[in-house]
Amino acid sequence: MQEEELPQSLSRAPVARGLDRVNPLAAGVLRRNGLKSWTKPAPSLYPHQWSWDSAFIALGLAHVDNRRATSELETLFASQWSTGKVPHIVFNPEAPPKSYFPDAERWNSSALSEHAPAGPRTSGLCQPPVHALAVKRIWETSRGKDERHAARARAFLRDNYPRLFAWHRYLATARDPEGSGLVTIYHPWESGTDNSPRWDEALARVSVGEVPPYTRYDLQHVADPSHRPTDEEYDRYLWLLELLKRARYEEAAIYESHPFLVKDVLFSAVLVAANEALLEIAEVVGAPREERALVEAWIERGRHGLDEQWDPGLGLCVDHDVLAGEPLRVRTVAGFAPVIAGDPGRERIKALLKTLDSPAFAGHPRLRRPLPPSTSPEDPGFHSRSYWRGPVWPVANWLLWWSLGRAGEHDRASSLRRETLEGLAEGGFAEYFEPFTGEALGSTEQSWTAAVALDMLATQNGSA
Ligand code: 2M8
Repeated sequence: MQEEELPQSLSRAPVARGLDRVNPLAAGVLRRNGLKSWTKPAPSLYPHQWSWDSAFIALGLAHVDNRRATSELETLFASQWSTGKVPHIVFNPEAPPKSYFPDAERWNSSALSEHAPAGPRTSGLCQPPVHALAVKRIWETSRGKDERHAARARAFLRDNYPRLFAWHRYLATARDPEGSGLVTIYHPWESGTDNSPRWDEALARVSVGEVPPYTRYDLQHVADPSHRPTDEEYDRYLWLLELLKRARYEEAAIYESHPFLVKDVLFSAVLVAANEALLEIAEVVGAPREERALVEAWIERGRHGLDEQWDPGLGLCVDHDVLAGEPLRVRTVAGFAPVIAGDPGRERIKALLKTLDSPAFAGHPRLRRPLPPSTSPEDPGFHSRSYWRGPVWPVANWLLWWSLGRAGEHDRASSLRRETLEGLAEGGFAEYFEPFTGEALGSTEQSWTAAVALDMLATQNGSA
């Protein structure tokens, strides 16, 4: 992708003065992280293809290089499991040795599970299903283009609808045997918010056994180990991975004996939003009526499930520990799940906005910018520099911005967009940011940070 290929329409999107460099710089990050048909999440920390990163990357690429956006998702879906699961990592056979752990050998998924793809090597987990939102964006950005473009986009939708449908069906069934409308995760890595204090209580209940020896490589790619999860957390992550392998990644076996089964409200809310996008895609491709009815039922069930997780005391939605039968009362950005799922009703929106504007989140007096920290500074689990325990994540801002626009909260959405873009103009496309100083943390040149900037620049209120 060449910077000069950027469409004219992007430069017309109204942005504050001084932000005009963000667009070409963001496109440059995606170009440099780009490999043959997909994009690394970051130059060295993440050398493989990650599932929800790819979805965000495709969403951003849709504005600058539609063909590349489609190949990003096609490469990912080529590794879909026969159960419908889209794996959280597709391993890059050309990644430098000893660059990321756990590697393909440690997961060993194709040897352990008949459902794993035979060719590409993948992890055995999954991540939030942002993909249908990206497919929809690809469709939206092809509108108004020449017929060749539009025909290509239509063919892309036709090819991808069945894959998306199988993916969502997997989540609605294997990951929700209770029919609660909420997705069960087996590992904090599935949430995408890995070391968030959301998981502390449930992880503390896991008694860790003998973990085969391992070496972490992630720490060599960040300026300071405090940006990343601790060794103790890694032991727990690796132990859960051993148990999933012992269960040969079989859903029923996992459900029977796994010590970490949690209903994740952010994951579940993304699924509802993705199901809405899937309905629109189903319409375009003329999918069977029974399938559309199923998707509608999943949407309704998802919203109902989220409603059950509302915590009036916190003014947020909270996760649920299936094994302990208890809510996980932690204040994190995931608590805004009802607005991400859409249509939560006026009262709920009002309560969520009150929480968002309060000192618990974007109204905290010490913040560099009024953007929600990943964990509330008022929560005991908060840590301003540690990964998902406090830093501001542009990708989380994108989710809120997009959802608030969809809910008709245009002023809030505009302010989130402006502050996010100004923060990026100031601090670059880092993975995450210290909330009080704006210091760039984690990896530099993080692809999804660049991708959400492209989408925000090209889009006013959430839809292209
Ligand atoms: C982070 O997760 C990986 C494990 O999957 C890691 O820390 O090694 C998370 O931020 C996750 O949400 C993201 O998809 C991944 C790649 O950017 O990195």
